[in-house]
Parts: sequence; C-alpha cells; structure tokens
Amino acid sequence: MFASQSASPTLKRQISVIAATAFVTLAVAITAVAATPAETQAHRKEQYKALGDAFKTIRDNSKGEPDWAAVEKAATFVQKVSVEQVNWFPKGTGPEAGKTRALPDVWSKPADFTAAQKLFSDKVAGLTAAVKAKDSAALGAAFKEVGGSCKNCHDGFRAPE
Ligand code: ASC
Repeated sequence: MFASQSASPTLKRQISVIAATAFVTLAVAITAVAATPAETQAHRKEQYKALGDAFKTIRDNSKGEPDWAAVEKAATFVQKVSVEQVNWFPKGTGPEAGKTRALPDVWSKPADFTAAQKLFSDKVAGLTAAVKAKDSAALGAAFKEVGGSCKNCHDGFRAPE
C-alpha cells in the first residue's frame, strides 16, 4: 500500500522531515553549482577581503596580551576560508570572466596552486591550536607562519595591484 495511507503519524512526520531536508540540501547544491563565473569571482573577492580584515585582527593582537574573544572569532573565519577556498577557482573564473588578479597559473599549474592552498590550511592548524591554548607566544609565531603562506600564494598566483 502507498506509504502515506499505511504509515503512522510519527512515520509520516519523519518522512516529511526527511523530504524537507532533502529538498533544502538539493536547493543549496543547485545554488552552489549555478553560480555564474562572475558571481564566483565576486564571492571570492569578498571572502578574501574579509580574510584580510580577520588576519589584521590577529596581527593587531599578536603583540602584547591578546583579546582572545576577538582572536578566536577571527581565527575561526580564517580557518573556514582556508578550507572553502579550494572551491573558489573553478575553470572559467579567470580574466575571461571579469577583472581579477588571479594569474593564469592558477589554472595552468593546478597542482602547484593546490599545494599553495594546502600550505595555507596547514599553517592555519597551528593558528587554531595557539588560539585554543590561549598561548600568546604561539599565536605570534603562528601568525608569522600563516602570513608566510599567504605571501607564498600571492607571489606565485596573484598579480600585483
Ligand atoms: C595580511 C594580508 C595578506 C597577508 C600577506 C602576508 O595581513 O592582508 O594578504 O598578510 O601580506 O605576507
């Protein structure tokens, strides 16, 4: 018999919840896939700008006694970006899609670019650990390491302003 005729109210409610969850998941997935190249560029520019702001917060707090609440918030964002950025450079989102400082090597040397992105997320692990331990000396050291990984990627894959 058809499920909705034989199912108990509890089961029906569970089925509704599962169906609604599946619908939302699908809608989110379609939205992510459907971003135009220009939208992808705009998104990554916005996120990297916010990353710069978050990194400034950490820099400002890496001398003297940190404001740990502010540092934690900023470091959480840095960590999120370090993971998500691997999705921000699909093919077709280079200069052909709009004004960007991302260099062609992003797409012509994908293994090198992936390695540069990985260096960043690897160094962020040290930052996250320092924040978790509320260790200001470790924070200062990790800040420098992360900054080096930013520069490493910019040197190879981003045009100067
Ligand atoms: C920052 C910032 C960057 C990095 C980089 C480190 O504060 O906005 O892009 O540090 O300059 O070398």
